[in-house]
Amino acid sequence: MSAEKKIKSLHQQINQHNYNYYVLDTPTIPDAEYDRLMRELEQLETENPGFITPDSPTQRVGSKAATGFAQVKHDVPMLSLSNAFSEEELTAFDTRIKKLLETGKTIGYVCEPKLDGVAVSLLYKQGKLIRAATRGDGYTGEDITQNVRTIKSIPLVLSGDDYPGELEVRGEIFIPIAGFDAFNDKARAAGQKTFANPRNAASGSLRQLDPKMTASRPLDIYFYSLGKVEGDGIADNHMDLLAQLRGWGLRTNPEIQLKHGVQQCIEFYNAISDKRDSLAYEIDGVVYKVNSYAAQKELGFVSRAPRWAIAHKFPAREEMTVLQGVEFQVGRTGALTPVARLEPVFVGGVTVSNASLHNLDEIQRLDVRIGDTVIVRRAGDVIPKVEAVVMEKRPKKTQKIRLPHKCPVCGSEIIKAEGEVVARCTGGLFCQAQLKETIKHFASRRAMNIDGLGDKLVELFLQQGLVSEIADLFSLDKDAVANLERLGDKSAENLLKALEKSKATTLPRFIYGLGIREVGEATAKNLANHFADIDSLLAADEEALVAVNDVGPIVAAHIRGFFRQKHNVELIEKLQKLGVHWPKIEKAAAVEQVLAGKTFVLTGTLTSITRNEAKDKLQALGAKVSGSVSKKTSYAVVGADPGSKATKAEELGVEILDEQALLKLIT
Ligand code: JCF
Repeated sequence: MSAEKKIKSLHQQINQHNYNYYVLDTPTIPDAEYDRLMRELEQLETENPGFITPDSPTQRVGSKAATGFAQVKHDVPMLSLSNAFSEEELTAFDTRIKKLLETGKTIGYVCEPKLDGVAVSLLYKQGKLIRAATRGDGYTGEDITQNVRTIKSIPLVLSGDDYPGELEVRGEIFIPIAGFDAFNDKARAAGQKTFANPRNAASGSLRQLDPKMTASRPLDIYFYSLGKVEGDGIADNHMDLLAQLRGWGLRTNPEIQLKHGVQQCIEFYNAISDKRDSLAYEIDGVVYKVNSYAAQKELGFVSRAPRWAIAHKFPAREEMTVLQGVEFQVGRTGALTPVARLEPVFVGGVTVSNASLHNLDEIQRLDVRIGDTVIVRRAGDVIPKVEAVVMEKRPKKTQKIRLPHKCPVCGSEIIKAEGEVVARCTGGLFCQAQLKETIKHFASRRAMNIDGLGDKLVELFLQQGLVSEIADLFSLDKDAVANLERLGDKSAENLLKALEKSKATTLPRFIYGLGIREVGEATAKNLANHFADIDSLLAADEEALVAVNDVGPIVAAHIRGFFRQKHNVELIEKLQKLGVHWPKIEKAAAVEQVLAGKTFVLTGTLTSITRNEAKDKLQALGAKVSGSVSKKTSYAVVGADPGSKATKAEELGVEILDEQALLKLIT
């Protein structure tokens, strides 16, 4: 393709993506892909300056939006920021600044998290908010005054009396992640449109034609710069300006810090990067600004960005790649989980070639097929996930994803019960995959806690035929183990020691370790406390089982079903014969279930006990401990440095307990 044709094609593609993003608030490609298209166009235009046209997407910021809002002309253009994607690019920025300022001195930079929201301009005259506008294309935006007036943390009247007569302040409006999740949950339940991410949600919320709609969304703002100002009294550096803004009632990000030189900027970047997942809002990098306004003035602007600031971006968390195939993994209970095999892609800081597809319903919802280009998201330590299909890239020939009829591991029949989303292998412990997961679960930390017996080793034991059921673990021969490839004498000895040690266990751990469907730690504890010994549990019918706290008819049926199978009862006998034992539970000592029916969520660091200890104690008193906050949460226990769960709890009006209050409850 000729350069001219390529440039034209990029114009078209980028304009379409601008429209999807700015007008529809529904992007169809990841931000990283959009950035690449823009950079490719910029590169081509640099090489072929003759083909630069005034309507090129590189010649403007964002896009004009065609909605029912009046236009606002920005007296001082609202420019964007240049990007740095590496420490080298950041160092080059600092070097350039020193050269332009003709100084060898260390530069002071104001560092702040870069919010992923909507840039806005607010105009205060004589301290009163008289106009709010979006950035639009940087020169003309939309008048969203009525909507912005509904945001509670934005003052309609400034505090103090030392503000300039005319003050245009700029900042980023955003939706905290908890508010975004709550909004999408509600929209999904009502069958309404959900937003792809918090930024689109913020943008869509601000561009509602009915301000009442905007008022119902949990929007917030941080201010970070000035537009046009008339009157005196503005500070001569950015750090002091931010303090002034706070004095006038305009919120600024509490993470902002003044740093000196590139090295300190990088330390700030790393610290914020570590904190990223516990912040209440989405960020996509860090912004550095030269602190001195005299220096900023001297540096000036290039085309659409200031020379005195730069955005240091985090690696993208969403990328595009091709779905090459789908494999079905068999879990402990036989549940089949579809796993996406991907063309390897660098996302969220690592190379990813597998991603979760959850279940068949999810596959249907996404309408994803083999051969599709998909958006993969990897945030923090969580398992990468296929987020969406890039429909415009769907090839002519794609292959539908089908549930296999036979288990890919053992060949047994697969069944999917009517109305259930999960399909299961019917092979039971005959299926090596189910057996392996069952053994791993039995050995896991919160069950029998057999130190060192992990995935690799269990697989090896099964492969070599050293183990064909759980009980075999306790009759392993030391020499046979030591002879295994990758295992020496020492590790074999350690493993046998760990196995021996694990025999002294507790009844709740033992019951949990059996891996009965729907019997998690909390239920195992309730069962142990209720029946006090394993024989009573074995003898209990469904009526006796549903009398246990938290056990309903479904769980009771799973428990009965488990013990009806002779091999399970034999396994329990065998394990006891091999020396597995636990202290007797005194029926009288069974703790009163004073917290039955209450659900707790723990967030942040506790000082006098660990979170696991707190969880154990709460459960012993009959409480449920959940990983996420919802309307059903009775109490949120908030320790030091809490995450977004604390914010969400506050937003949902859940009662908050501090560590002292928790200790009172459980001791
Ligand atoms: O958080 C942001 N997205 C952000 C954008 C922060 C800033 O301090 C900015 C910005 C865009 C332009 N400052 C400028 C000058």
